[in-house]
Formats: sequence, C-alpha cells, structure tokens
Amino acid sequence: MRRYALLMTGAFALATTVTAFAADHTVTARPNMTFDPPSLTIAPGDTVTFVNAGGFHNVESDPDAVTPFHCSTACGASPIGDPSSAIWQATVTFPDAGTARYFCSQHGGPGGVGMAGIIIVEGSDVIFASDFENPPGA
Ligand SMILES: [Cu+2]
Repeated sequence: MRRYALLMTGAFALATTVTAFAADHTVTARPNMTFDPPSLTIAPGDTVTFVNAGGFHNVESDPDAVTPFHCSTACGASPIGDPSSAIWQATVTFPDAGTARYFCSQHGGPGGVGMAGIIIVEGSDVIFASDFENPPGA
C-alpha cells in the first residue's frame, strides 16, 4: 500500500511537469500555397495551431501519421475539415513520439507532395497518471 501511494505521487508530479512544459507551436498556411515552417520539431504533449493566413486550404495528415488529423474551421471527418478560405485556425495535440506528414488536400498530397509539411515529435511519449492505476504488487 505504501508503494502504491508513492507511485501515485510520482505519477501526479510527472503529469504536472508535462502540463507545465507543453508548448504550443504555430504553422501558417500561406496564400502562396506553402506551410510555414514546412518542418517543425516538437515534444510529445505539445500542441500545434494551424492558422490559415489566406487561400483555400486545410490540413490533412498522411495515412501513416503518428497522430491523425483533418482540420480547417474544425477538425473531423469530411466534410468537416475540408478546405476553406475562411481565416480559420485549428489546434492539434501530439501526445506520441513519431512523425506526422500532412498536406492541404486542395494543393498537395501524401508523401510531401505540393503544399505539404511535416511535424516531428521527438522524445518520450507522455505518461498519463492513468497508466499507473494498477501497479504490480499493489
Ligand atoms: Cu491549400
């Protein structure tokens, strides 16, 4: 029981730390059909806010992306997240380490074709307090 209490304390401390250091990054979809920056390296738990600065754009992750997303004025399955010329913004959280290529479905395609970009999530996956709910020997 004592060990269990210690593990829980550690888990909460870790969760608090991750929250405190999670950063938000911005990727801008530009009128000249590029993403700025085209390549972005972040840490697990960080968020990326995609902003449309002008043009008929959206952001859609490649099929093998570590975190799937399909966003413009909102995120979801088509027609939600389809290209829009509104000055939209959408925030995506990346909890897991890995790579997420993405593209504008109007001006690009999977694999870095045309209007496309890449999010590289480098580091250890975020550990949630719920991962410690059933520690061995408790
Ligand atoms: Cu576009």
